[in-house]
Amino acid sequence: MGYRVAVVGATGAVGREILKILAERDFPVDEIVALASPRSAGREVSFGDKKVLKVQNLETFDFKGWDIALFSPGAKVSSVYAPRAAAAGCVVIDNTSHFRMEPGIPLVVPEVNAKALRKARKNIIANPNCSTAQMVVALKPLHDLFVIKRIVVSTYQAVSGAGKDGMDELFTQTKGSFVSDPPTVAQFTKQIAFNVIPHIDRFMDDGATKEEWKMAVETRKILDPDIKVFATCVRVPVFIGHSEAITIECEKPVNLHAARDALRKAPGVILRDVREDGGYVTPMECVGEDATYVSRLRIDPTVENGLALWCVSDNLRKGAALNSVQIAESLVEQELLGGVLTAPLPPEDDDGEDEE
Ligand code: A2P
Ligand code: 11C
Repeated sequence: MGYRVAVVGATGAVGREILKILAERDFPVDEIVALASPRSAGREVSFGDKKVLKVQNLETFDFKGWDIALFSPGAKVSSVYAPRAAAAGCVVIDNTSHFRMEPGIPLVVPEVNAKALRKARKNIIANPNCSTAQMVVALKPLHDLFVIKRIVVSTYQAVSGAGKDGMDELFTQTKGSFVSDPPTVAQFTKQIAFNVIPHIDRFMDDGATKEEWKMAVETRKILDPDIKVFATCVRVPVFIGHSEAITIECEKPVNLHAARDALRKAPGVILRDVREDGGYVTPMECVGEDATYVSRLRIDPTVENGLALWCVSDNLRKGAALNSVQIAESLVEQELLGGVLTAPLPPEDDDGEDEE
């Protein structure tokens, strides 16, 4: 049996990747529709190698009778249309920040907390921020072994995190520099070509940015509410692939051999860590890949039970589109489509908590 699937934001960087991944992974689709703003209605997008879809206008689309909608049109648009789709009986997997911290809406990375899907009560599932997703995939096996108490992370985030306009800006500024065009700055706060910018999303009252705050609260919701997270998020002139330098402080003594072994066996992780020139993964090498790559694993001797690592992943895939499609696959696997997520929770799942 197949499903009727809607992709919202289908002309965007993540939406196009969702269409590609649904086709690549042979998701059981009976019918598929590509939705975007009225500006794009009538344009064409590819679904796999053979099929082309005509984009339809989200504003006038009726979600009744559609099984799953994968949303990535930005938080404001999701805030309006995701609840409409959910109310029409369609299960929404939303890739924006809008619903992530809302009770009754699970925030899911299937390798880490797939069972939390069962506790959805509003027909909406949230997909985490890209920088959070890859970090929790890499840290879950280490948390299971050593119990992480505190995470300190610095990110090196690609411009595609800011969507197709962010990618265009890096391209135009880079090209312009060779013909001495003055750079136009629109998507970022300063020139991004040949530069790095320690600022992603808006500033909060405590001096952190919202991107940094998201890494902390989302990690706690997905992995463990007791973990402390301190993040510094930086935009770098890379088109695709977020990198993270992560240090963890654990409750139990850390052991490098056990850590390597657990990372080798962990779902979604590839450990590539050879202590020689080039024995690590860079963002350019992870483009188009599904895995979260871990390299530079080493003891941090400056804190008790400290471990440090380098982690790289394709932010448009594991950070967004792939994770959304994996959530859809997990919903199918756990038989959670067809009205289950708006029905009262079965007693064995209703422990009063929203997520695991
Ligand atoms: P459109 O191309 O019609 O503007 P990105 O994150 O790469 O910038 O992509 C954003 C996606 O969200 C695009 O597909 C974009 O469509 C879509 N989008 C933006 N605003 C709206 C809206 N008001 N209604 C529906 N889709 C929207
Ligand atoms: C970036 N991480 O790299 C952001 C993009 O909350 O889904 C994703 C924002 C989000 O700019």
